[in-house]
Amino acid sequence: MKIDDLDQYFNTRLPRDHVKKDSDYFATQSLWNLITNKNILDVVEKILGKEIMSNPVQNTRIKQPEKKLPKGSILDGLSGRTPWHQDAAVLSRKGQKLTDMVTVWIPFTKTTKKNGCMITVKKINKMGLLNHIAGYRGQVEIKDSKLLDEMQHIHLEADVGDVILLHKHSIHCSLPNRSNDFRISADLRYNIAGQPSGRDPLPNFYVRSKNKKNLKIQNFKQWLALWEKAKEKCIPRKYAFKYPLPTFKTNKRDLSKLL
Ligand SMILES: O=C(O)CCC(=O)C(=O)O
Repeated sequence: MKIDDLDQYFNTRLPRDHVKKDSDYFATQSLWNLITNKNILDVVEKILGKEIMSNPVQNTRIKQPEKKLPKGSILDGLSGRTPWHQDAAVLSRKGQKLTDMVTVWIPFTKTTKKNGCMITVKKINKMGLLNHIAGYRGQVEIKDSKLLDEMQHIHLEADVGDVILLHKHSIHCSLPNRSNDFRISADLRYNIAGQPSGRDPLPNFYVRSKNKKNLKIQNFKQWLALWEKAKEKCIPRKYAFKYPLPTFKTNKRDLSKLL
């Protein structure tokens, strides 16, 4: 297996296109433990309140040292840099409008400027959802994001044991891995119960609720069963999820108009 093929096996989701019976996804006991970790949920509860669902926009990222990758195989998002974006931009239209979602970004290796930490800019988180475009490799990217490249950046460096929390409208991107080692992380997401997940029909289930009857998914096996059920739904339509880029009719939602 080529090193750049590894990504597929650490992706906590079904492939976007061509979902087949043997399509793989990365759902392990340890990831289940993390998603339902009490300390993480306590923090999320402070933001979203007591009725919380695990949101299926989840990734486990192994960011390989770019210098060790064959030319042309650096994939934005999973193995390379991630373009400037807001997380709400990767939800369905309903999700973009209605879902209050929090991202919990968890490093498994110390994450630095050199190995590709995330970056942001001070005081630009209150603009709401911005116009996005399909970036040069098809990744979701804020329109006019060159403007952000030129601003002063805050490097979100993190140690193992830290977490980074992102609002759905937090403007962020990540740097390429210019070190000699792998950078490994997971980004989990949660939303307020009752709101659309933005990734139907992927697993979206209660992880915390005052009403214990809502907590139907209690263990790893049940979680896996949800993934298998989602896969069955996706096979006939041949895709797992689609999201339209947030593109607004007027340019009022352009970053360049709001800065
Ligand atoms: O881990 C990364 O490099 C980027 C993560 C990110 O942009 C996200 O979780 O939204």
